[in-house]
Amino acid sequence: GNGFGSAAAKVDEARLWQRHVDMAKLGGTPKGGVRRLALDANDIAARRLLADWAKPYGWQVSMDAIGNLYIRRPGTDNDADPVLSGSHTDTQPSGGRFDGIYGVLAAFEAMEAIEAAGIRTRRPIETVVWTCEEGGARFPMGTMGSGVFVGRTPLADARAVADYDGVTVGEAVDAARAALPDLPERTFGFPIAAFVEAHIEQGPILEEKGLQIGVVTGIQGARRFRVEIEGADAHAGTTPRARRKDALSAAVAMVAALEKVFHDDPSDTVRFTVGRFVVTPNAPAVVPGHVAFTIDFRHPDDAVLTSLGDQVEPICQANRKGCAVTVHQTARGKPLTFLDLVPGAVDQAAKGLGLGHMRINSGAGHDAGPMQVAAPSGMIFVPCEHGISHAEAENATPADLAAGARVLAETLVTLAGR
Ligand code: HGY
Ligand code: MN
Ligand code: MN
Ligand code: MN
Repeated sequence: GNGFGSAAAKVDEARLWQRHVDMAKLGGTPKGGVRRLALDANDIAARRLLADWAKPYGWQVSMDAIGNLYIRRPGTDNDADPVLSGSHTDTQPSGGRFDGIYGVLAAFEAMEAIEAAGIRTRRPIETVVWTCEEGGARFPMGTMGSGVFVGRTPLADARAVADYDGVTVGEAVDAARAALPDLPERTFGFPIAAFVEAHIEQGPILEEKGLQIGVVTGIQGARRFRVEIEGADAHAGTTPRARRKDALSAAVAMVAALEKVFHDDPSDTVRFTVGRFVVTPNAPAVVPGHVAFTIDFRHPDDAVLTSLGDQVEPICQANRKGCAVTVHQTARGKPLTFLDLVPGAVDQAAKGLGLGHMRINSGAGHDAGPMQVAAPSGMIFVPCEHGISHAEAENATPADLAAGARVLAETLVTLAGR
């Protein structure tokens, strides 16, 4: 019959792994990582490849005004709010072969398995690709596509965002639309019944505990800043220290002072990162007149995000060394806990399939965060090697990826109903 487990049984581990191999060619790097920036040629090619894989099924493939891609499997009640599952195809500049793309491929594999099991769900099920999840890799706005979908970010605001070369999201989306002219336009579709995202854990916990499945309960909060330091370009050989407005000297003092405060953390729950640091003019014989750097601060407790995060500006001002400094907060996301509908269904599916699982909070941000504004959302984690991610060494096993897809297939059948 096609009761519980029959969809999971149709998940094809080799096919799912080969899809990761095929996708990793789109932006593959010599060291075995992936550089596929939001809406670049490889990211557009990934949408093309997915659309081609969907063709034999006759499933409707569409794209909306921000470049989100949808692959829709009909339900017996096509007017019912659909269940969506997916993630992102864009990567960090020196990213891995699994972050994001696994959630897209697991959703597609789950739909194929449900089809192969001959299961007709009441609700339609859709695989979705959210545009530009990786904020700051190319465009300085994360979870962009899902944020526009749920109305967190007005479409016009997203289209106006420019990358480091001044190319706007609007121009990039229009290029994607021109490259995929055969895809029908999709208007933003509210309401949806639920959203489920499969993802590698990007941390070491599941691997350490020897478990294949993480039932994700929530996502920690984040505050992100851009610090701009305006000094004055000057001659390295002739300018006495007293006359210098050395933006680099100020910047390194700020980072040292910030790390002292943020790393004074015995519980090791504070995540503080200066990831981007740009010196201008960056010439050996010029006292740097300008430095811009980013701060990425994460924590599970909103009170700590407030108390520590509010110290960023005063610490930077206290170390400006005669330069002018401005601190912009570029993002703030509160810690969130998913409603139990999706985590409950994930837990049941993992239990029913006899897969080792645990409830776990996400240290990384994901599209499931904004999505829970629109509908009950949740995530399924699978282990990744040594918890390494946002790095070319990111790795996972075919068996773990397939286990996550099996749990996803059964979760989708439960949420979509019969
Ligand atoms: O940075 C993040 O947490 C996400 O993976 N982009
Ligand atoms: Mn990421
Ligand atoms: Mn991701
Ligand atoms: Mn359980």
